[in-house]
Amino acid sequence: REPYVVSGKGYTAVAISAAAKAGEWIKSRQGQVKELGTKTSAQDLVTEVDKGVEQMIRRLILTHYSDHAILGEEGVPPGAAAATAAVEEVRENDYLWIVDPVDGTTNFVHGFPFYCVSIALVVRGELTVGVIYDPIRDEMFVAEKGKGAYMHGVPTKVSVENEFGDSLIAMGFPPDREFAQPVNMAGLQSILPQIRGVRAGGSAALHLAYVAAGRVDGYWEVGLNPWDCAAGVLLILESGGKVTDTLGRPYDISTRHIVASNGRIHDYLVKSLVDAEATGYKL
Ligand code: 2AM
Ligand code: CA
Ligand code: CA
Ligand code: CA
Repeated sequence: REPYVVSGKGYTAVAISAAAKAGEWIKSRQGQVKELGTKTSAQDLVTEVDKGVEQMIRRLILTHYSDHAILGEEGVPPGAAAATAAVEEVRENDYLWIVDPVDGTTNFVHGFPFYCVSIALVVRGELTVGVIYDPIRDEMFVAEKGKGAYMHGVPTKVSVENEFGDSLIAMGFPPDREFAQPVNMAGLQSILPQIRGVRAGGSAALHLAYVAAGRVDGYWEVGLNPWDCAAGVLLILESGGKVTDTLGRPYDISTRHIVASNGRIHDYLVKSLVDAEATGYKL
């Protein structure tokens, strides 16, 4: 299927082409990973595919825009402090690409077909392009600031659900057992009894794309990094949804504790996390 280039602008075309090539590569390697490495813990996996795909995306971007900065997950030392420092460093650049070569590495390794490539472009601090590609379903989600969000030519729209009780909500558990898992567990305990169901698919970026496409009504997760969120956030905003931190403050690139929704059920999610002290912030 042909992807859809919203405005025909160069940046978006480059992001789409990089995501498509990366996705093909990843899909061709599913079930064939030989060397499995770990990062912050035994649960935090990395493969030669993550590294190789990120290198390929970097080269492709730099071929077109040699003076742009690139923040990629595999180019940053593991750990939240390093990620925060890297964000600060590249913030100074007018053109910043944010790349997650494989979002959902654990799924990729296990052969659970739910993972994606995520590529965003931030221009002078403003999220400008967001592309998420799911190679398994051949779904290319594309957003451009002010121009809308599309999947293969069809505009994506968040759901119109306004009953929290009838909502389907996605969430996730990053591998951090000290911090993220207990907080997300507390959030789950607060939210699950109030809604129709929870899905935790293991790819933050793909869950954000699903909020944009109205396939889930909302999503939250504590302990993420900019490469998990940047592209998906623009997709949601351009699809009529809302993205904040877990306290309800507007998203920015340094936000690690995310609430995303169709807008209508947003306050229920934030309130549930605040009431359960499951925001990830020490209040
Ligand atoms: P990844 O597959 O790119 O590593 C699952 O809840 C989400 O957590 C995935 O999007 C996953 O991205 C992300 N994740 C994995 N390791 C992480 C870590 N050490 N810190 C924060 N998020 C992580
Ligand atoms: Ca990872
Ligand atoms: Ca990720
Ligand atoms: Ca990744």
